Amino acid sequence: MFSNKEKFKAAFLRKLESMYGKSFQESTPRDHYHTLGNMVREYISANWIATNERNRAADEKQVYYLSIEFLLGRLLGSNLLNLGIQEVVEEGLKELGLDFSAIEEIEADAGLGNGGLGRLAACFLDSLASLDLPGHGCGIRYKHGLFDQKFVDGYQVELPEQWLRHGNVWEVRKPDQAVEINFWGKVESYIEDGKEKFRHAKGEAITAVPYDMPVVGYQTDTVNMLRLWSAEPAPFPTNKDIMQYKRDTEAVSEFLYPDDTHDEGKILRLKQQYFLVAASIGSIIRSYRKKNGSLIDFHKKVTIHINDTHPVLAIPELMRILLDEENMSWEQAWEITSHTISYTNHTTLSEALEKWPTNIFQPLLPRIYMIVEEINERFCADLWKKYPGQWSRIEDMAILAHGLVKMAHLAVVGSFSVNGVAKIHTEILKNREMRLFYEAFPDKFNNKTNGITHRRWLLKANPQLTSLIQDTIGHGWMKDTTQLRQLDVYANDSAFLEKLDQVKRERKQILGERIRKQTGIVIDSDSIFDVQVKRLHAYKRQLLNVFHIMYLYNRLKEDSSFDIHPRTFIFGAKASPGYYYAKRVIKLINSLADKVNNDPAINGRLKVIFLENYRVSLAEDIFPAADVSEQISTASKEASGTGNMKFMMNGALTIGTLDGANIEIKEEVGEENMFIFGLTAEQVLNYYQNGGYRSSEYYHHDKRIQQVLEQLINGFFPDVDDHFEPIHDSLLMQNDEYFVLKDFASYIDAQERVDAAYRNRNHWLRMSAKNIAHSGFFSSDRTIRQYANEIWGLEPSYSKR
Ligand code: 26W
Repeated sequence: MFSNKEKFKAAFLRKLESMYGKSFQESTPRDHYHTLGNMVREYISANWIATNERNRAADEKQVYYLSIEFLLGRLLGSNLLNLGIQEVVEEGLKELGLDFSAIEEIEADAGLGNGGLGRLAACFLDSLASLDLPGHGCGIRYKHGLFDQKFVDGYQVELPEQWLRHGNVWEVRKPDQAVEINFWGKVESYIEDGKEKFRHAKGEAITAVPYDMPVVGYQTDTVNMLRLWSAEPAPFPTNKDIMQYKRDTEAVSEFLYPDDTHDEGKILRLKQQYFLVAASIGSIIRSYRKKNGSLIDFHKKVTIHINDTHPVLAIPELMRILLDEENMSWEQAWEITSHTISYTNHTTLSEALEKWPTNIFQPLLPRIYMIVEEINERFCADLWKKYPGQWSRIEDMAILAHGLVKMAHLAVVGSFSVNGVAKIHTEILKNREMRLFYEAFPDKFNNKTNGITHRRWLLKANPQLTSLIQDTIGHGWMKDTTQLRQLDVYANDSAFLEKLDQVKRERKQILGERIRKQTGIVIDSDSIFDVQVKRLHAYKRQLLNVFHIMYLYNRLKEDSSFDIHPRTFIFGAKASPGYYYAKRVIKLINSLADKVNNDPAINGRLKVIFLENYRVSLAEDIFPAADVSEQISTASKEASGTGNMKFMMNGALTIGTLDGANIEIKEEVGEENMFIFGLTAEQVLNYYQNGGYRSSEYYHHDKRIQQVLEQLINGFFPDVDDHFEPIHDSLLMQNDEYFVLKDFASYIDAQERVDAAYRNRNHWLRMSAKNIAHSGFFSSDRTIRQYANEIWGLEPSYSKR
């Protein structure tokens, strides 16, 4: 039905009629979206079944990627792209008088993630399928994804997200493959064949029902699986009031926790974590048993990768099954488990490290807790042999200590591989955060620098740039992004640069138009588009960006001849609902926008735009339009960043600290093609360790800082009372934990270099071209190949098309 336009049009009209019993004339864009979505899913299904069957029959190792978040965004466009039927569909629709992009807009983002960690999982799925690797996602089908953000009087307001309201064409419910999961209750012991055995009894069961979504590879027949679990009442007697029981059950998959970095310690979160793990492992083992019978070689045929510590209960859960159901000895069960699990760490922020109070953990998961206790006891006994007499080292490494279960310790102890997500992050893990573990198990540690799928973030998001690259160097780079290097020579080709300029201009106009529609504000496409889009967090330092804008504003007000190239500052950021500091920064950005955008003296030379509800689909319009990529975290704090890579691939120039993957961006493209500033990670960590930083000195010695800080509290922003006082105080009274004042001067200096560079249009375009040419390393295909070869031991399996 997609082989040519004519067939497509006929099939589309037939399907529309059969689904809705309406004529084409009566149909709505939503009807068109659902019709097309269903056609595509049907088209996928033959290959999906074939891939599943190959997996069942073949003897190859399978990887299961367990993640509490998958931030997929929209799927229609990326599925069409990967299937290679985008053009037929777009042109067919056009002949029917329909506009594909309007239809695409109907699809709700699958926003089942907070930020970097969830989006990385989505990019990885795309790469796994595109590389023909047998790797599948396991997650939770949250009824509500990350909240929708609105601004009311400049303040963030959260609304429940409703992605399932009109159904989800990509999912297939499989009630016959449901799994029962037990919480609460108690552990009973009994004797069997003269051996003491345990079982979890009198618990409260809930049913996990899988919804499967196809993950379509690019130009290949491979269609992998993303299995998302939904919590439903189990058909068993319960002591509870039945309505209460139903509500409690469904709550487990109702909401995504909107917190990145803050471990809230809420019992429902722990329930979600065990729910994901028990359902996923239950179904993995069921299909493994069907094929192989015994689980003796499980670790040779299955790897379970845990995306951060959220699914770390996979370790005791697998132990439970091997011990209680398979009757294995502890040693054998441990051998299998610890060779099955691999673990990625995504942050060194201490407030993000999960630690569960045992008084919450034990009653909810009594058998799992018992197993964690034994893992801990055996681990500490081994340490005692290795480090006799070193009590405090052992105490620091224990999994259970001071009434807490330390999830990261469990992850390192129970897995065969531990990786960080950028070189510097892995080094910080090895030498600081996890030093004791690195000393004990040096071979487990390795680095896998993050990547992004260039299919979504370049081919799909930026067809204009894609065509230009294709016209210039052909299409080999689409399958092998290192070939983007061939663009290097064109960085000195003025005809190419001219076209690159055109592409950027067009993308800036598209974003400008979207901004005008959304906010009513008209922006100048000739201005520098200076963009910071990411979660709002103190360590990411949106505040530093704000202070630079305030500084420019002050200069322009004081001296009307102050000469800058016009700039449009664009922000997108959600704050965790309980993160009051971050919410004040949101209000600050909005207040600043009001002030700057409406001051006639500024005469349009500065504009500040804060786009509401930053999400994947909006990001796809932002990255292609950016000139400047703001990657300004306090060095050592941003594990990797992945937005930085999306900007680079779309030809934006980075202004950034030597943090996360910025360092590797510098290695790839060269320092001369970006704007580096600020403290290094080493300097920051030394300050933390040895003290010596006094923010007030920077306040007293730098008039620019003084003025900006005063403006937070002196009525410069009318109608906010003392709302920005906590920001002011965090910088002066609390000694500026994130070194905003310390890095201010060096940031302003780097921004002046940006301004000067942009004025030399050719020079700028050359740097932009260099960034694109050297971005190939950051494809998640490279990352996934490394995971497959160096951690998972996977081979690409299927025949190529
Ligand atoms: C316990 C609450 C919680 C929730 C989420 C703690 C920590 C997290 C994540 C680990 C936060 C996260 O998304 N980390 C980001 O992971 C990206 C992908 O590796 C990196 O690029 C970012 O630098 C890192 O902040």
